[in-house]
Amino acid sequence: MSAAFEVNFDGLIGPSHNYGGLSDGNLASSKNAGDVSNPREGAVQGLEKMRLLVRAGLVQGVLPPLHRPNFDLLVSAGFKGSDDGIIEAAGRQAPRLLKAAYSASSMWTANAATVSPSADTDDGLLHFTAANLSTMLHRSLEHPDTTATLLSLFASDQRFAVHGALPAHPDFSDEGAANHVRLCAEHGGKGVELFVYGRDAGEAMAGFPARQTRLASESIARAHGLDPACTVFARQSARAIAAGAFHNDVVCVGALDTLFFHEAAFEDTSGTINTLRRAAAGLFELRPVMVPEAEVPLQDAIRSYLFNSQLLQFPGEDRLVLVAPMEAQEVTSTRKFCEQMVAGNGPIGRVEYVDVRQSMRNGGGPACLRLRVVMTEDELAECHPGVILDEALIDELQGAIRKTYRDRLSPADLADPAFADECRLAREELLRILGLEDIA
Ligand code: SUG
Repeated sequence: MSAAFEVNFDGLIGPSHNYGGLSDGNLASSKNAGDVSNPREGAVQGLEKMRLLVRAGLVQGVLPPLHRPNFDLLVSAGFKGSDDGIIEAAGRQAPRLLKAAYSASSMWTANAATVSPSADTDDGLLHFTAANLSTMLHRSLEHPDTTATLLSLFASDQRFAVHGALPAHPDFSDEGAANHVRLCAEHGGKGVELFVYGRDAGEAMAGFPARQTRLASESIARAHGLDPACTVFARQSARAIAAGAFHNDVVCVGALDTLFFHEAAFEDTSGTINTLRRAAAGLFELRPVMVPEAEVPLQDAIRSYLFNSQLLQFPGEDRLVLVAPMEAQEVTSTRKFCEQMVAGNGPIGRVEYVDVRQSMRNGGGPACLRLRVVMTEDELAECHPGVILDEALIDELQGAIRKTYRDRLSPADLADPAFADECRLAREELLRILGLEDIA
């Protein structure tokens, strides 16, 4: 077994971060629709979260924002002429479409792809499948550019396999790593991969959309060459989706041998845990940490985003650290649960609260903002080095953001053609700093 470690690739919040109200079933997105956003503050907050992990001695990567506005979408909708003319016309005739074209949603890299480390795959390659994100229009635009970014960062076909997104049909709805958890004894050892889906292909939908199908999850597991004995498919509870858990990572997070989840996360909670235990037999002993409804009502779990936390092994600490949103400290039931949990002798020994409020107001907590990639030293050596952060690089990115991003952005500002140029220039500066000019 080669030693491996988890690299978190966070999405850098883009200059067009705004509250578009585009995501049905995502309560924060609906609640804050139309509010003024603060792109500069948001991007700085995200980088401060990355700095926390760098300071802890973890390897931290970053993925640049995608090019926005997405003119292809506007042209597909029949707008033509100069860039300025397209934006002006879309601002007048189709403001919601313009918001979709401008969405900075690629910041939530937990939805960029599903990742299977080389220890789990039959060909020994590290596999990525870009998520089609086909449920939401604004998110469905991401995958071609996400695939291109992944191919550029993970270029070696001796080490990596980057798969394009599944077909853009509701039967294949896929939201990437937000509905996927890898459990293991050590990162470099063989793991158990848990895929959580909200509906079957072809199943009728009512209420908030279930964004992941079982068919999509199974297709990815096949493409990645996973061992069926170590792959588990579990259904997310309809109650969780109806309450606003539009991805499994709103009610569940796992790392190493630990699964931290709400009692209502799965349709069949005890069945899921038993199946995971069987899949892990001989590899590791699963440590489930279930949060009971009686202590944290589902509604509190969702509004605090307690489970949308990063669960990390910090060097030098013997228990796991939960990097949670500040909102989980502000909600009484979740704060109390955390206090009791760390005072006990379970696998989670500490909670570190972080401020990612700008992203949270669109339904994206600390866990949404990162894509976990378990890598060996050799694999890391093949990854584009410009995106691996140290504090000096974080400072440089923050300097560029302070110079090029707006402090305030209202949805109406998107109709100003000059803003498109600002976004382009800001992104070009970030790509230059990261040595990624080739994906401009
Ligand atoms: O897909 N919000 C994102 C939040 C994604 C969170 N990711 C995870 N849970 N992993 C979404 O709903 C809101 C955009 C807007 O309304 O402008 C948005 O897309």
